[in-house]
Formats: sequence, C-alpha cells, structure tokens
Amino acid sequence: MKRTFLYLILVSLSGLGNFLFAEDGSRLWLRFSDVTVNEKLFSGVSGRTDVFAASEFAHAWSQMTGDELLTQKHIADNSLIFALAKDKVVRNMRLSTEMKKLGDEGFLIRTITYQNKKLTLVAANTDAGLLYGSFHLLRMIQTNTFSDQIKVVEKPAYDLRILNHWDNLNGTVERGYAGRSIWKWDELPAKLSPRYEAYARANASIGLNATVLNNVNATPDILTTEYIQKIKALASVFRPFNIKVFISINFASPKQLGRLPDADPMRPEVQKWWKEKVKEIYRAIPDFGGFLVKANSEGLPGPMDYGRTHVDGANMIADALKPYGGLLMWRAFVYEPGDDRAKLAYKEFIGFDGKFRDNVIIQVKNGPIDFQPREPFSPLFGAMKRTPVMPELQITQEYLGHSNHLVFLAPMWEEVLKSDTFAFGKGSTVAAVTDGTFVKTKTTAIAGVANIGDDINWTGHHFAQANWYAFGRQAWSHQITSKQIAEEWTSMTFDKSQQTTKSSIVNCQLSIVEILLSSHETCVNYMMPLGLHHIFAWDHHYGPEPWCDIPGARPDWLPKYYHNASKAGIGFDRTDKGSNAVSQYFSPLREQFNNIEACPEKYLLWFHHVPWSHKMKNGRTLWDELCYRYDSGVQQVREYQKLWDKLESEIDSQRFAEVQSRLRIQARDAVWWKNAILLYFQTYSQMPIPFDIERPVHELDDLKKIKLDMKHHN
Ligand code: GCW
Repeated sequence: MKRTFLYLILVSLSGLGNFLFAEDGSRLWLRFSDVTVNEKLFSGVSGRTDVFAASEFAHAWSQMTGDELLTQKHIADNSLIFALAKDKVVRNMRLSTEMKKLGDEGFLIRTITYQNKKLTLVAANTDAGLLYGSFHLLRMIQTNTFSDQIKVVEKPAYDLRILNHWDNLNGTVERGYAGRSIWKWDELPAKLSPRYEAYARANASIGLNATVLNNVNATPDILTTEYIQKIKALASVFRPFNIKVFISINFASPKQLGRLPDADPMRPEVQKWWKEKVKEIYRAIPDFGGFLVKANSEGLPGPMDYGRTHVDGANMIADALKPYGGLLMWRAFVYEPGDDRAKLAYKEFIGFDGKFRDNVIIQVKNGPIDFQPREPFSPLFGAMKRTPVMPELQITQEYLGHSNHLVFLAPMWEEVLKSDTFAFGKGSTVAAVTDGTFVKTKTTAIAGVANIGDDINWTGHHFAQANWYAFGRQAWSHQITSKQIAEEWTSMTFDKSQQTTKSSIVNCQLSIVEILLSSHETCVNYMMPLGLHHIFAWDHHYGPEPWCDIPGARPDWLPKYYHNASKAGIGFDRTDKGSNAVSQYFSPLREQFNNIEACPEKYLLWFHHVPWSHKMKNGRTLWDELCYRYDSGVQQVREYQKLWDKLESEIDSQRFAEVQSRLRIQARDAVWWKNAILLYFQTYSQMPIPFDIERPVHELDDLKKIKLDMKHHN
C-alpha cells in the first residue's frame, strides 16, 4: 500500500454546475451534479494533485460546482498547503498517536485554523485512507452536514469488506435479480466496460475494499490462464480504488483442469497443482486477494469426497496462498443430512476450532439456515474461539421478494451484528466476536452477497441500491444505526425535488426514510412472522408454498419440515425436548430460547412447536396473532403506496413510476402471502380469521396451482 501522509482541501465555490443526467438510477448515491453547495461555507479549494483521492474529490467537485479543482487556477492555494505540510501543526499531527491509531485505512477530517484561514484537513496514513476520507467529506457535503467545525476520526471495523458475486462465467447470476452479470467475460481483457470503474468508485465511496468475482458454485474454468488474464484486467481497474480481487474456486479443479486422477488434498500432485496455479495467479496479479471456497455443500466437491476433512482441504489451499499473503475464505454453509438442519454447520465445524492455518477464515451465514427473512444468529459466532470467523450477509433478496419488493436490510443486519452471543460474557456481540475484539486474528472480514447486475440502475429496484449502500456502511462501522444509513442514502439519492423547495425535499426524504426503516419488519410480517421460516415456493424462493411436497426431495428442502403444522400447533421444536438446537447457544441464551415464556416472540416458532391457542404476550392466541401479523404486513405495504404516491410531484418521473409499479407488485404479493398462509394453516388451526381483518380474496386451491416460471440461474 502506498504511503502518503495527508492532503488538504480548502474548499471554495465558483459557480454551480449544470449537468444534465437521465434520472434512471445509474448514478446511484453519487449524484454530485445535483448537490447544492452552500456558498457560505467554502472559501477556497485546493489539494495535492499527486494523490488519487484528490483526483476523485476533484472529479466530484467539478460536478458539484462546475469548477475545475486543482487546476492552474488554484495553484496559488497549494503554497498554503505546502507551508502547512511543513508546519509544526502538521508535523506534530503526523507523529501523534491519533494518527497511528488510524491504521492503514482510517482517516481524520478536521477543521483547523491556519494563517487566519479555516481549513478542512483530511489526513490519513495511506492513499486508501485518503480515499475513504475524501468520500466521507463528499458525503458530508452531499448530506448537508459539512460545517466549519468538523472533527471526524474513522477507521473500519473489519479489515476486509467484501462483496461476493454469485456471477457465473456464462453471464447469468445465481439469485441475481438485476439483469445479467456486470462482468462481460467474453469482452475481457481487451474491452473494459466503463461500468467497472463506476462499480469500483461506488464501492470505495462506502468503504468496500474487496470483491469475489464469481459464484461460490464455481466452475474450474475460472482458474484457466485465459480467465486469469481477464481477472487481471479487472484488478487493474479496481486497484486505484483500493479494491482487492478474490475468486471462488472449485475444489475439484486439479482433477478437471489439471487432469489428475482426483483432487485429494493429501495427494502430493494435487498440492503441487495448487501451488503452481497460485503462483501463476500472483505472477499476473501480485496483490491478488485469495480464494473463497464452497466445499462439500449442495453437491459441490470437497475434501470429504476423499475421506478428508474441511481442515485438510482448507489448509492445503491455504499453504499454497501463504507465501503471497493470500487469504482463504472457507464457507461453513454445509448441511449433510442427519439432524435438524439448523444444527448441522455447527456440528460439522466446532470440532475444527483452532486447527486451521492462520490465513484461513471461516465464512458463516448470519443465520443457521439460509438467509431467511428473519433468523436468530448462527451459533457458530462466538463458538469458534480460536478460529477467525467472518459473517456472510445476503444483499441480493433471494428470500425477500427479489428485486420486486422494497425491503431495506440494514435493520436486519444491525439486529444480527448487535446480537449478544455471550460467548465471552455479556457484550460479546456477533460484531465483537468477528471484528478481532475477542478472537485474535490476522485478518477480520465481512462479506455481502451482491445484488448488482447490468440493469441500468444496477440493482433492479431503485431502493435495492440502499442495501448495497448499507452493507458498505455497516461493514465499515457496525455501530452505525440503520436510521443514519437510511437518512444518508436518502439524502444522497433523492436529493432533488422537482419543486426544488427545501421543505419539499425534506418532507419527501422523511417519507422515504420512514418507508425504509419499517420495511424489513413489514416484509417479515407478510412473509414469515413469529419465527416461521422456509415456507417458500420450491427453488425460486419467491412466493408462498407451505404445502409444497416434491416426492423424493430432501425433507429439509421442503416447507413442512420447518413449519410442522398440525392440529396441535405449529413451529419447530428446537428445545431440549426437541432437536435441542438451543444447546448450541451460550447461557443465558440457551435457557431463554428453551423456555417458551422467555423466548423472544420474533423467534417463537423457530424454537418451539406451539399450540394454536397459546397465549401471546398481548393476550391474543397464537392463531389470532398470526392473522394480525399477516394483515398488518399487507396494510403496511398499502401505506407505502400511499406515502409514495403523495411524492409524485417531488420525484423525477422515471424513478417515481418504476418504484410505484414495484410497490403495486409488492402489495399484490403481500395479499397473496397472507391469503396463502392463513388459508393453508387454517386447515390445521380450524379457527376463524378474526372478523375485523379483511377477508381472503383467493381460494386456497387456486393459490396452490400457482407455479411461477422463474428460472433459478444456476
Ligand atoms: O440458499 C442457497 C441458495 C443457493 C446458493 C447457496 C449458497 C450459491 O439457494 O443458490 O448457492 O445458498 O449459499 O451456497
């Protein structure tokens, strides 16, 4: 990493920019040309021209103001910068412990007074820190929080803040709902789409610093010499933006590509094959990040095919990466049949604690099953006390209405990251057991499965951009609140009212933030409240199919396995009388989850099989409460429609119409969910739907016939 010390911005204003862009969402939250710079606050702009961060700032600044920063015109200001750089103010700062604490990616932004001028100083130890500092400063200008009294000190919570693309080499995206892959493999390396740089800039602006280019269901082809050249081309676009490139690999590659008899990790030729392959990659891409591996999971090959273990497999590849500083991310998304699926990953991995090489990190999905609308955190967090573990979140909405539903995921991730595991006593949150506070590790990391495709607005739904944004912000700071993220994103993305009065922008933004912040709970309500899970339609996971039965399918791929509805009640008994999954949690959580009275109601049917007439905390029966929850989900979406329609005169017509149309789909889907679930479960509960609730408008038999033609891009 290049070492630099600081650069400086003395901000001034000369004329507002007048750029015209289509309102198609392609600019994401980086809509600099729409920013109105407060003239009173700025009195001069300059900066070091030899730093990439400064050129990024300049690029944004020129869009905001029409002013070419860092050109001849401002050269005079540079003398002030150089004087300051030599001054003891800066010398002292450079040596300060505060600077040291910033590490390789942190920064500080501070208002200082120098030669009777108020200056805004961005300082960091590296180019990367300056880049993040610049984008932070820009964000302050974009969100109107810039002032002449700034004191910001930031450094990232995790070393690696990484997107996982489930993009296939044929251009499809597994669980992708925003068009095809942005990687145009056929055109690479010769042709570089301008989207690559825009992607890197967007990531850098929210602090993301790494990417896994291809699907964890990986084909060996990604390791061919031809693809290495393509990866190299992408890496060189991303490098200035401090984004490291990783790839997913197929464990059987030595067999398939290297024509070895097998891929047994104990076979010397296999070990040699990996060493040579890794060497070839690093020759092409010296700062290559490493590999992500899904092994012995959902039919993919792995060390267990040869009677070996995850440790054998992971360590063998880690050894090949080690000389180059490469990292191996090994996924714990495994569920060999045999027990309650929620227990399987823990059971398979817990015995390996402390046995992996120090350049291995175990990647664990946030919940024990699979990215459900709501899950308790995976018990592997905190349980692996001598093994680095990284959370994997899913930004793409596989189980949350694809790109049709408006669901802001920051509150869900905040709930996960702030959950207390009690692994090291009170306060050992999922964040704290993965960010190096408790488990000493060389590298800490957090991954998000990307929702990006080649749609013009990147993410299908305009509001799904907020989830990409939120992942970056939470990966940078797991203490930031969802509210802050929602406010930032909204004020950067819906920054220009058609009426252009200040109060109308503010009102519009307030409505959007209100929608964002409640939207996850709303979706949980109309899909799977009170701890219900995995009652989705087969394969594409879009609509409801609690009745789904596919002869011969694995039982734990079918909804009935999870809801267990009968005349007696509903829910999965994971107490000590049932599968005892509760025992995988630390005290006092295991006792709390085990006890039906103490178990948080949001997880009730996750941990308990509950009689329909069970009394909830509010006095209702379980059945009535389910009915009210589903209904309130529907009502909430209708509220969003009303709030949105009221904004018509405020929002550009294209984004307004596109969001409006998807809200209509969401409202129809919410009704579909409510009707399907209540009518189906009513055949078990045999209780009436409370009479003040809007009646179902479908017949159960008709709903059962719905078969969506949605290809699972695999
Ligand atoms: O939830 C499942 C998805 C698969 C996915 C798998 C995984 C990439 O349905 O599409 O495969 O999880 O995370 O490996």
